[in-house]
Amino acid sequence: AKDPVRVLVTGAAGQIGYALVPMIARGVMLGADQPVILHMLDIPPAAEALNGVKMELVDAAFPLLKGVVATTDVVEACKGVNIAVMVGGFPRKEGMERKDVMSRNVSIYKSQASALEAHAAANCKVLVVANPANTNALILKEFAPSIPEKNITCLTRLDHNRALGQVSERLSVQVSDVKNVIIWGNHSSTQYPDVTHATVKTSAGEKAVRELVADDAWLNGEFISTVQQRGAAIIKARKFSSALSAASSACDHIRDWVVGTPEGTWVSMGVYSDGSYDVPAGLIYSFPVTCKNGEWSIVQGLSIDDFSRNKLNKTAEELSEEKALAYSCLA
Ligand code: NAX
Repeated sequence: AKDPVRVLVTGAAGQIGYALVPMIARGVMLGADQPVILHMLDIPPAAEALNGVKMELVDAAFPLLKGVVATTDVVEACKGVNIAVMVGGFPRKEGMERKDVMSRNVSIYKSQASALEAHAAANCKVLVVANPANTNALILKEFAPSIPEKNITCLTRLDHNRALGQVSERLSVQVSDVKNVIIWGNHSSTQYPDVTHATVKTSAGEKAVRELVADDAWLNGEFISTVQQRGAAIIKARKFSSALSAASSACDHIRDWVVGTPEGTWVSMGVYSDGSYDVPAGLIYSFPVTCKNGEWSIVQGLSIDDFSRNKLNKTAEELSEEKALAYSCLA
């Protein structure tokens, strides 16, 4: 039998946490043959609720779940973790801009970075979900210098999956037959959902999404804004932000990173920019990536037309501004 993997979920008493921990305990994230020990962190006002989540995990009698640590102590939470899913933070509420929550999150991510740096297992993989996700990940990288930058990522897989979902609905095809959309840039309304290289599996082979949709006005307009604004639409409808879809996408992100992406398929991940596609190095930016042997690499050589170039630049500019703002919060 495999040794258990320790998975940290911060903000575990929150609504994404509540959807995510049972998925992890059921093997959705790491596989049906991979035992797990869950480490759940939240803050003291949520301690009682966190304990309730722990009680429910016990009650669910998950065969793969070999232990639960539920704590408000960040050091205890980070001890020996192999995977850290950072969901805890100050969430954006209806009508609130990401910038309003920046400084609260900078201080949270600075201190949690230090705890991971000192106490996580070697080669711990980190996924930041909490907004502003890209910039929180950048702060975490900054304050956890011994964790390789390749190990620090942020979630744009929800946006990626939303884009797959929109294409599938529009064409009335199975979502599992659509692939290779791209989310470029920030997990915010400036993100660029790009279908230029996306395809659909049909009985007549693989066809380009652009060819099948045959409506560039929709693809360059409403499709993009629907994906960009989907988070806001969910808040409007549910009065809470996306939770089950965020949790599911976080599992997709980690699973593909650890297990690998299928041949010929890429996914979107927020990763440390090396300057690919002329995106400024030193930002955490969402790129198309493939994963193999537990490592991601940015898909190279895709053509970028003028329309796309503009959008890649715009979301990079926003990230540069966020970075400057975050650093000003540190000063
Ligand atoms: P909730 O407010 O339900 O849960 C957040 C939890 O974090 C709470 O239990 C809170 O007590 C806890 N928390 C606060 N400060 C903490 C700290 N210092 N250490 C540990 N825990 C702490 O929010 P929820 O809806 O679960 O969303 C969580 C985060 O995900 C938010 O920042 C949200 O904006 C972000 N999202 C990111 C998405 C993405 O695709 N990257 C999509 C979904 C979501 O909006």
